[in-house]
Amino acid sequence: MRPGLTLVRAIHCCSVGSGDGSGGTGGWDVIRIVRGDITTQEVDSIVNAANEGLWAGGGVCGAIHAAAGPGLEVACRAIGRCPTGDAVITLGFRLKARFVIHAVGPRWLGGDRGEAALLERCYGSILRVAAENGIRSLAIPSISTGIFRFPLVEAAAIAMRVLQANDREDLDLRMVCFDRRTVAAYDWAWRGICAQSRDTGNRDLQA
Ligand code: AR6
Repeated sequence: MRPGLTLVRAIHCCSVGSGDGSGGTGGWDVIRIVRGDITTQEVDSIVNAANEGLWAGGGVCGAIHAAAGPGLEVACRAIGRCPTGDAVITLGFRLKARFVIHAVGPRWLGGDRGEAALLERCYGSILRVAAENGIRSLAIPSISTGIFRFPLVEAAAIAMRVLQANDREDLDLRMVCFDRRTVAAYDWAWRGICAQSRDTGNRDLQA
């Protein structure tokens, strides 16, 4: 963990039940929730909260482009576009991360335009692209909850559900949150999932 990066929670959560800490039947999922700047992460790949045109933009996207240097924009221009819910990969250029996965989350339009399904698909696309490229460590920001205005608590619940359901044992996964409010939302969402998964496991063991 880099100096200046606050580890909020390294969560060990049994995905299938058994809960004795030894790995159990389903193994242990670990997702770190940290507070910090994603541009400084030393991982195989960071994730960018991108737009469909893959332009530099503002928010975390602007920060990643500024830190990566002009090569990133050239690489994005070569790809051209990425539809909402999908993700594409480029090199990281001047970043410590070797790659950037550009994932396009939905803009919040009131909630009845398929935003939740699109955000779910977006996290699924990130995991698919990471697996296809042999990525072993991945840092993800809170997609869609800034400029795209997706409600934070709902977004956090979707993100953590998809990440937990698809977690690979060989993938070091961390959510990098920029502020305390975002950390609290992801922490809360993750605790809910762990509690639910323990309840299911206990029921299975009793059956
Ligand atoms: N490290 C980690 N998280 C950050 C950083 C950082 N350096 N900077 C901001 N965040 P946003 P979106 C957090 O707006 O809502 C862009 O223009 C921020 O506090 O970056 O998906 C794109 O090009 C928030 O919690 O992304 C798109 O057009 C989270 O990152 C559009 O904005 C996401 O906020 C995407 O909007």
